[in-house]
Amino acid sequence: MSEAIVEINYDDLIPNNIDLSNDARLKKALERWQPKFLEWWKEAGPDKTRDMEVYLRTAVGVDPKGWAKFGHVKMADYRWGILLAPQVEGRTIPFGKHKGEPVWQEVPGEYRALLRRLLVVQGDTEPASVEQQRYLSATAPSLYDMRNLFQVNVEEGRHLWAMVYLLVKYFGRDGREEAEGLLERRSADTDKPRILGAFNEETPSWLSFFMFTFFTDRDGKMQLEALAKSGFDPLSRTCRFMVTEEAHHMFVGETGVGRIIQRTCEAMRTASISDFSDIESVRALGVIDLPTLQKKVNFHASVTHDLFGNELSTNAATAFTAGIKGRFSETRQEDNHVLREDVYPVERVVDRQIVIEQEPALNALNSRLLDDFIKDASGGVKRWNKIISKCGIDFEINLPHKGFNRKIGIFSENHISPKGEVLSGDSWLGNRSEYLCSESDDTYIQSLMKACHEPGKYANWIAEPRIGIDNKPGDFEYVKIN
Ligand code: BYC
Repeated sequence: MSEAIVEINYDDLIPNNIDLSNDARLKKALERWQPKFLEWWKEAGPDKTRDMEVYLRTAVGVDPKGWAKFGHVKMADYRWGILLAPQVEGRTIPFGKHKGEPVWQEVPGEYRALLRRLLVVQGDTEPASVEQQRYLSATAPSLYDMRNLFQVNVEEGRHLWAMVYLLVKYFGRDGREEAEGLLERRSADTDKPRILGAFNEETPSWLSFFMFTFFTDRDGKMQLEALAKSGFDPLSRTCRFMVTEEAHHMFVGETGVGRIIQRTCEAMRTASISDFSDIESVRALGVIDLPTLQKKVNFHASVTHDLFGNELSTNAATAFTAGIKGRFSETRQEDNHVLREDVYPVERVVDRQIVIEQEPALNALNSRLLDDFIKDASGGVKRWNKIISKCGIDFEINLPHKGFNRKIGIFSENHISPKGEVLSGDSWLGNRSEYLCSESDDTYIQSLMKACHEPGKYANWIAEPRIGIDNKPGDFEYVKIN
């Protein structure tokens, strides 16, 4: 049983389904934050887009059957709202030492610092990704892709609002200060960088953007699913709705890379090139060769693996036992959801060999979430490989070993090849340009990034999508550039 579904009123200054008009203190605090957010969006959000009219999906409710409407919206007029999934009556804490107790509607004092930290880390990633993608519209390979970029951007903006709502409503003055901090840090800023590594990397090309949405947004999905199981009910409801929106971001990533692969393979076939390693000939066709795509997979997968933190983490154990952050598929697990006696297999390097050791399952929760992530991502990679094999090209894209190129966690002291071999420092350096893009690879990719802004037209290096957004026809004007 759930409470009645409330439609969102876009006449309100802050559209919401949280009955904001009856919470004067919260309303005042959010209305103070709103102009600062809009200022941040102007300064760090999509560049030179204020007059563009974009065919966007806007959330109008939280009913899974029909929560969004599509229509052209002027970017400068976009409205960000606060949306929570409906409250589930009688919901109990699904895991940890409070398992079976009613969920909390207020923050339990003893878990305040822990929750605040998780909300800030989650909140920090959202504006960071918008900052990373600020300049991409200038080189969009089509209006369809440009529209998808903006859709992702505005929803990341909304996800920032989601975390700010929780901070401001439940954490008083500390929360208001954190909300300001979220607008003060900047991706890759030397003085005030974003909190997590991957969010300080550049997203210089559309290939990087698609890889980012495939891999890094998928970390978002895993982490949000884990938080959606939280015993702190407002966090659970917030994350449940965020996950609904997240699916489109992964669609953009998977189909974006898939369309690049398709175009490359078709161009190779037309030119009768079957040797994928003949990079010069493939690049002469103006498409992205498959070995370079593999290197980008290696980079984005490894940077995203770091986002799961240390494989063995007492922070993660504490958050689980407290009932604050669960596992990816917590409610589908057939164990006791307490994990005090359980073990989990964790890979690590011992005597220059990768071995599997059984570790206390509570300490290994980050490792487990990373494994779930890898499983989830491998489905998409399989679909990419089908595109290649259908074109008769003998090449396979592979996810790199989870120890490859790590800066955080159990493998960060070692050099691991994408295939999972333990290497010496020299051997790693000698092979680095086989594993990751060299400067000349990046220069080549960058040379392709030129705008293609005519309705129905696509840059040469990417195939058309199979279907339009909201079933629109091929020459639909997704963005009116004005
Ligand atoms: N870079 O015990 P540890 C998304 C810090 S993406 C820098 O290893 P823990 C999105 C860590 O913060 C999802 N620092 O790990 C995607 C801690 O510092 P403090 C984002 C790092 O705490 C695309 C210390 O190292 N959401 O939504 O168990 C577009 C020791 O930590 C890194 C979340 O991550 C790193 N890579 O887990 C838009 C969920 N890794 O606190 C959006 C919320 C670790 O001692 N966050 N550190 O100063 C969490 O659950 C946890 O904070 C982490 C780390 C999973 C990130």
